[in-house]
Amino acid sequence: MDAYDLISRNADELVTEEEVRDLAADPEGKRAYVGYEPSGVLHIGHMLTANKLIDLQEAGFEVVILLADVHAYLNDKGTFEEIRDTAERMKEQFIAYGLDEENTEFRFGSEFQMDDDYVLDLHSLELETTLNRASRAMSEIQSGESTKVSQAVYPLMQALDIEYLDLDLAIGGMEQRKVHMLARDTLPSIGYDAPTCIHTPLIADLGSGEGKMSSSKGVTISMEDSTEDIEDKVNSAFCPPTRDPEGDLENPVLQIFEYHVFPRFQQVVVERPDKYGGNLEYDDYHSLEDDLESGELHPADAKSALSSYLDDLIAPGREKIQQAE
Ligand code: IYR
Repeated sequence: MDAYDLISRNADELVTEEEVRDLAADPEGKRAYVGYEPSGVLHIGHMLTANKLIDLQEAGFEVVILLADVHAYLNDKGTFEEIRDTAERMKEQFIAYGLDEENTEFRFGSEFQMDDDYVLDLHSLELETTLNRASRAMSEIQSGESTKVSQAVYPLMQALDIEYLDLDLAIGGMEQRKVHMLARDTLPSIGYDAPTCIHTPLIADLGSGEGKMSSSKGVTISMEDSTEDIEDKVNSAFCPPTRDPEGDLENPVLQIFEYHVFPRFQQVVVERPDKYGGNLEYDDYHSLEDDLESGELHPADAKSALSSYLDDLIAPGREKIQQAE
């Protein structure tokens, strides 16, 4: 796979395609990042953007993971000490998940977000941005109902991070896109370049196929899950025999195959007893999707294969969590 295909695969949006093509033409030494509000344990949302970071490392990029402690504080996620502790716990899990340790730079936001230059630039951005625009940018990220001043500052700091970490590319889930658009519009007004961004898809709730899987509501998969937890969750997942069921629903089982399993395994084997036709082997996601749609692959067999691949992906991180306890 060439660098552009690797960098852009499974992305929902490239901002802009032309800029991504330019980066892909000479990826060696370019810097890409994802920022995460620390939560202690990686869940499937973290893992999805981490897959993109692994793609980028394979393409020759340097990768930065921002443990966004100040952002979590601004978003009311606990005391500063609690947030720092949970951030520390995540580093090992990212490496266990498959990021290249030699080539992953972990940074805490608090290392540079209180420097004089950063704070002055932040105030310049505050002058360039309406409250309305800042709170709209936060609509899919904020945890509380009524917007606080902290939530207006949050996206402006996220924009500045891109500059202060000396990055060529910002990665985030689709829920980050409004913040990145704000960054593209406002950074040039204080003398910086508009950042290039890649947005990854959101995985629907495992139980219902609705909206986005999140740790706060619905069913999610995390590195703390035991093999049995994963089997139970996947077995009760919504899995109609099509990728696009009626309405706004998604098939989360297929999404996880597409965005988590196929990027990490050369081949996917669905084990079946001979009397049900024997094993099925897939070299690419679309042939598995086609078989589910045609009825050749039964949802129950797809689910049991999915549980076992997910378990393989999660097992090294789960071990790190258990060792730390
Ligand atoms: N908004 C992210 C956290 C975050 C991301 C980046 I990229 C930053 O520079 C800072 C914070 C979230 O919702 O987790």
